[in-house]
Order: sequence, then structure tokens, then C-alpha cells
Amino acid sequence: MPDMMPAPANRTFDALIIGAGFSGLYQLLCLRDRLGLNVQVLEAGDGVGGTWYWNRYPGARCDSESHSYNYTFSKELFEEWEWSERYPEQPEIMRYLNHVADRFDLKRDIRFGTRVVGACYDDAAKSWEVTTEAGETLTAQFLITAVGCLSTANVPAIPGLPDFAGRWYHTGQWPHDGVDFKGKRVGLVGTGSTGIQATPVIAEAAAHLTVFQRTPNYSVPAHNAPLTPEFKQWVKSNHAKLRGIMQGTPNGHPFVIEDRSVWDVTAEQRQAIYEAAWAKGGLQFRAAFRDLLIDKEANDTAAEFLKNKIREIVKDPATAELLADIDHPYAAKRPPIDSDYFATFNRPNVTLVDVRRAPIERITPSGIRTGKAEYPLDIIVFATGFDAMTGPLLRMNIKGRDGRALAEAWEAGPRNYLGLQVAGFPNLFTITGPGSPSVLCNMPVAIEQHVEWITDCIAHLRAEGLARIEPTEAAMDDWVTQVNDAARSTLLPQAHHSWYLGANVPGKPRVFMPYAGGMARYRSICDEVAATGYPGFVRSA
Ligand code: N01
Repeated sequence: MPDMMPAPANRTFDALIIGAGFSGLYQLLCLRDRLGLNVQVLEAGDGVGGTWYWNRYPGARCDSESHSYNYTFSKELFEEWEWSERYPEQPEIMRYLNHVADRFDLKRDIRFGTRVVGACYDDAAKSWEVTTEAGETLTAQFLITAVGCLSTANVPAIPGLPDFAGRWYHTGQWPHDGVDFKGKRVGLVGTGSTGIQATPVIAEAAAHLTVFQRTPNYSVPAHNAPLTPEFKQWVKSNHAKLRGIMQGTPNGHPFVIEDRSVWDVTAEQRQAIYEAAWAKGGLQFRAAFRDLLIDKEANDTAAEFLKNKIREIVKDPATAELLADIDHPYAAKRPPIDSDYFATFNRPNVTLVDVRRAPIERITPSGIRTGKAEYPLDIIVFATGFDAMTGPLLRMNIKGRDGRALAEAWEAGPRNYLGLQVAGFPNLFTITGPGSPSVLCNMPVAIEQHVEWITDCIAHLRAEGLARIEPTEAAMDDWVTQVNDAARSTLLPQAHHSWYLGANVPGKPRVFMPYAGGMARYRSICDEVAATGYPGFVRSA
């Protein structure tokens, strides 16, 4: 072969992994370095990071505490990395994931700038054929999606958007060179976790910020601060202990839920407990009592406390009432945490607009028009969330045996076994898929469990001389029932507009998607399945 000819690119692999975020990086490491498989990661972005690669909006910061927002599989990795603040900011998370990718030499097996647009199972060849946007076809025995749960931006179809004369952005597709708000009139649509993080930061920079609120939301202060040297040292010395706590709790966080009912204490004691939890801040507020998410009247006590905090903080009574007019139980939607969100409405350059009573009618060339008024704007920021959990999977046009589309199999909502596999789609594994705890858990904990289970499953197949695994229809039916039952035993489905239910995307089936039975319970179910010879799955040569 002449010297100038490039070597032909390898197109056949043991496993293809889609996505190079937390999930894809660890899955690559496990399959390549532990099982010795020939693996390739396909990543649409030009770098590692997954959801964090795209979500670089102002104020983007993780709501999990930094010492729990990392991998725990390697004690050395855990001990050598130091976070700087209580909650890691997006750029620091990117530095961490790049550090992991470099430390384990992962980038050489990742194809960046490669978006997957199709995946089709070839029954005769017993392999997956994956097509990229550039038209390339790659094949592999195993296909593993590591595409995240919140990676398909939901830009609302508001009439007139193409005619807007200013600039508009979705927080989940933020420009890498940032946005200059100086001197600009900015409109922010959406008051979920993202909008609540972005509001104070944009308000600092913009001439004027108008927040368009459809559903008011609770929020607890994050109390972010630099970590002390003592705390950093404590974290380093407690790898096993922290890993144990995170793996043993329902939500994967490094704190335990208090084993007391709201009704075990007097009203005065309860108030003091809530005050202490407010002073501590963060997602831990949810853990003040064990019955906050299962007993509506218990939840009402927390809800009332949090609404009163809004009324205390926000000086204008009408604005305070609009913010506190919350219609769902506390934490039935993913509870935001914030840095001065409510206080931001005391600034003279911030206006709150209620678009529940007077909805947005259209975007005009010069701004946003609601049923009541028109708001002139230079920039619109859509913090309008994602086509969560199923969106990133369905947009890849996955087809299983006999060309059956995943979109067809999931027409009435996602159906799978353990959130991991779908009948008719052999050797396809979905990391943190719908039907698994995923978004109800601190994500790295959920991810490590899934990646390790998949790795053990593939190792088992190889050891037994087997080539294929997929679940039975009966196992899927049973699992869907368990997922529904778990949700129904909580208050979570009571937030009827929640993305957990797919309610934020018009036309999406209303199905409670994540498994709400808790991460620890889920882990033991998965372990039991693996230990007892994979009941509910069909394995074949
Ligand atoms: O999205 P959301 P998000 N007109 O769907 C509103 C994670 N996260 O990006 O509720 C007007 O929660 C919508 O209103 P409504 C976290 O899991 C994590 O904020 O549908 N408004 C809502 O207010 C979180 O839960 C971190 O009535 C419209 C908002 O937009 C998840 O991401 C940080 C509208 C969307 O809220 C999603 O959060 C940030 C319309 N047409 C986020 N369409 C971390 O800490 C939608 N809205 C890791």
C-alpha cells in the first residue's frame, strides 16, 4: 500500500456505545479495559461531557453536591480529584470528565462530531448496523445507548418564532462562546431547575429581564460556597463510607432520609426542623421527614413552609403571590435549588409575567405577546426543558428485529424490562433508560450501577458461549406494572404537568417514566436477576 493511503477505518466492533457523557465514558472503560472488547463510542459533540457539553447556560451548576457527583468505582480517582465548591459548576464538571477521559486514555476510542441517525438490528448477521449523519455504517454485536435523559431540547412551537428579529437560545443548546446580555432586554421562558438557576445570573448582566412563568415552583437555597480544606480532606478519607451511603439510599445522595414522620413531632418542632433544613439548603430539604413524598397532608406542611419563605423574601406582595401560587406537592416535580432566585424579583430590572392565566400567544418580530400585553425583547432564552428520557432514544430511529421501530414499540409509552432492554431489540442496552431510577437518583450512582450490570451481563454471555440477550414480553409487562405501582405509591404523579410524565411535550404519551421504588431497591432487583440466571430474559447462542 502506498505510504499516503490512510488505513481503512475499522467499521466492525464488539460493542458500539452512543454518547460520551458520564455513562458512555464508564461503559467504554468497562468493556474495553475489563472485558477486552473492541469498542467504539460515537459522540455528536466535539468533546466529552454529554448533557454537560451542551448545557452551558448562565448559572449551570449541578444540584447534587460535588463530592457525590463523581464516579466512585476507583478509589484512586475519587481521592485525587478535588472539587472547589459545594455544587460543581458546568466548566468544572467538564474539567472532571476530561480528566477521567485522559486518565483512562478513553478519547482514542471515541469518534467525536459523529451523530447517530439510525440503528437497525440485522437478525441474520446477529448484529446492529448503526448509521451516522455523515452516512457511515458501523456494525457491532452489542449496542449501548448512553445518551442521557435530558438531552433532547424542547423548544415550544410558539407561532412567530422564525420572525423574531432578536436572538433566541435554548438553554440545552447554549452557544460555546457565550451570550452577551449587556444592555439587552431579555425574556426568559420557563421556571424549572434551569430557569431558576439562570434567572439571577442573567438579571445581573442584562438591562432588563422578564421572566415568563407558567407553573410556579418551589425552590430551596443551595447555599453554594467554596469547600474548606477540612471538608476536602474528610471526603478523601471517606471514599468507602460515602459510596456505601449513596448506594444504600433511595436517591443516591450522600445523606440519609430522616426516619421520622411529619406527625411524630409538634408543629413548633416541625417548624424548627424545616428552618434548620432551609439553613442547610439543597436537595437535602426533602430528607427532613420520611413521609414527605407519600403523604399529601405531610407534604402540605413543607409546601406551606416554602411558600411562606417566598412571601418573606419577595417584597412586592403581588409578585410574591404569583411566585407562591404553586399547585403541586413539594418535590412532586424535580425540586429546584437556587442562589438568590426569589430575591432576584426584588431587583428593579426584573419583571415576572404570569403566562398561566394569560398564555403566550405569539412571538412577534420585536418580542413576546401574551393574552394581556406585548413585551419588547432583544433576546429570548427558552429554559423550557427537554423531551425527557424517551426523546433521546426515539430520535435515533432505532429498529429492532423485522425492522420494527422503537417508536412503534413505545407508541403508548416506554415498555422495557428493568429500564435496560426491550423485547425485539436483542443486545440493545439503554443506560438510565425509562423504567429505571435514573433522574430520581443522583445520576452518577444510577449510571455506575447500570454500566456495571451491563458489563457483567455481557461477560456472562461470553463466558457461557452465548451471543444474544433480550427480555420476554411477559417480563416487560410485569416491569411496567411495577414501575406504575411504584409511582402510584408516591405523590409524584400528582404533578400533572411534570416532565416525569411526559406532560411538557405536546402529544407525548402520559406515562410516569422513571422507576420510583428507589435506587437501593432497584439495585437489589437487578442483582437478584443476574444472580439467578437472568429470569425474564431469553439468552441464545
Ligand atoms: O426544564 P423543566 P428544566 N410556555 O421541564 C416551562 C435537570 N436539571 O430545563 O411546568 C411557557 O423542568 C415549563 O412550564 P410547565 C433537572 O432534573 C438539572 O428547567 O410545563 N412555559 C417549566 O416551567 C430538571 O428537572 C440540573 O407549565 C413553558 C419550564 O419551561 C430537568 O433538568 C440543572 C412552555 C421547563 O422546566 C429539566 O429542567 C438544571 C411554554 N410553551 C436542570 N414550555 C442539575 O442540577 C415549557 N415551559 C444537574
